[in-house]
This record gives sequence, C-alpha cells and structure tokens, in this order.
Amino acid sequence: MKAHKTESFRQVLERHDFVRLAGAHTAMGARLAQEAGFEAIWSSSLEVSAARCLPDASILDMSEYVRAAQHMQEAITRPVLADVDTGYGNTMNVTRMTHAYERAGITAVCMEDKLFPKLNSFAGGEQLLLSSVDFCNKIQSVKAAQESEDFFLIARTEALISGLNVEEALRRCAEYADAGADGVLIHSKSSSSREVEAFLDGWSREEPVFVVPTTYPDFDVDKAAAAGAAGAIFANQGLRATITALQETYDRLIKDGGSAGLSSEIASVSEIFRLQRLDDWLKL
Ligand code: SPV
Ligand code: MG
Repeated sequence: MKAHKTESFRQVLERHDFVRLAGAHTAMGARLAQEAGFEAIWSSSLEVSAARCLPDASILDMSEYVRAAQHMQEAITRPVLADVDTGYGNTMNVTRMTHAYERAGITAVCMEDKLFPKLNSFAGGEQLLLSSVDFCNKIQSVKAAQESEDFFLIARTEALISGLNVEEALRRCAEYADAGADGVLIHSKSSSSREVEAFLDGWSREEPVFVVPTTYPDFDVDKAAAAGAAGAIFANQGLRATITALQETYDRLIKDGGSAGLSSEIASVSEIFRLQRLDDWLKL
C-alpha cells in the first residue's frame, strides 16, 4: 500500500479558474470535503481550537496547529491551505513556522496582519494590526525560509475587521505582494459583500485574491468568481453542521433511550470502514 501523492496548492490554483475551499479540523472532515468536490481544504484556526473547546485566540501553540493540518493533509490528495494566524510571533517564529509546516507536507499557508496573540475576527473586542512594515518583514522571512519554490504564502489583511477602510486594505495588500506574498486574502465581517467587492474592483495586480464569505453568504462562488476572486473559503460551515448533528443525535439518544429510531438517519458502521479504507488495510 503506497502513500498517496498530494497536489500542491500552487498546482491546484494553476489548474482551476476558481478554487473552493472547505474549513475542516480533522482528517475525516478533510476527506469528506474532498469527496464532496472541494479543490482544497482550509485548516481553520477557529475549527481546530473549537474542536478543543478553546477560543481561537492564539491559545493553542504552533505545534498543535501544525499537527492538525498534517493529519488532514495525510488523509487527502488535495492540498491543505493552513491558517497560521499571525505566524505565532515575530520574524523568528514565522521562520520556524515555515520550516514546520513544510516538513509536515503543507504546501500553502495563510498568515494575517494582526498582533500576536490574536483574537478570532468575529469575536469583537480590539482587533489590533501589526504595522505593515513589520508584517512585510514577516512575509520576507517566510519566503526566505521556504525550501520548495512551490510553497505558497497568502497574506491576509484584517484591515476591514479592525475598522479601517478598503483603501487601507488595498494599500496594505499591495505592500504585502511587493514583499513577496503569492496571494492575498481580504477578510470582512460585514453582512454585505460591498466592501469585498470594492476591494476586488480596486485590485489590479496579478496576485490572486481569496475571500471568506461567512457573514455575507449571498456572495456565492459564481458571484465571487465574477467579481475577480480566485477562491472562496467556506471556513466554518462544516464545524457548525457537526455541532448541530451531534446535538440532535445525542438529544435523541437521551430522549429515546436507544438508537433504534436513529439508525437509518446516521452513517452506517460500514461507511466508517469505507472512510478508514479498512479493506485496503486488511489486505495487508
Ligand atoms: C478561521 O476559519 O479560522 C478563519 C476565518 O480564520 S474566521 O474565523 O472567519 O476569521
Ligand atoms: Mg483563523
């Protein structure tokens, strides 16, 4: 039984006009998203920390996040884009981060321009940004540290999240691209896609732009592609579906006192075996 080959994020981006990414936090979630047709998987810091019942606030350490991303990457052939938050510190930390993720088989990371420790973008509170000069130094450190030319760095600006305007977001992202970022991500917590569309409209450079349409869900993949985005990240819908499914299932078991009424509504044990590739393993 051979280990499977993984396509790099850069290769996937070259093969597709538009890349759809699903957020995940386990190998199983990543496998299911790949089977559904997603071109790449987003190793979400929100999902990975929530799965530990901890806030997405730089509480888990780098090795915990890299391990989660590695588990996902080992289970799939499509690439994992790892959400590495702020890169876990300064230029020294992001250098080690790059080494660690590359060694774990990860071909793309997304690093954001917030201060370490960061807080999830939707959590309110103060969302303080690093100066663009300091963030550019971190970008340069990542690019200098990567071993493979294929390794892809997305620079994410939290300018809109921290209350700054589209012009500042554009200015920052242009600096990040000049510093060597291979792509950029514009994040927004607005219920309207207007500011993201304004950003895409104002972005005339060739570096691809990624969007996260969580709070503006009407901005679907067709609209995002038409507006000029290179990809959309459905960052947490999988986790939210999991929470609902588990709540309903556990409630039913408590209420019914047994699983007779549930069996036809939940995955079979043989479906678990299929996802484990048990047959292939048993041949050994
Ligand atoms: C994540 O999924 O961890 C993200 C996206 O960074 S968000 O939670 O929207 O900030
Ligand atoms: Mg995150």
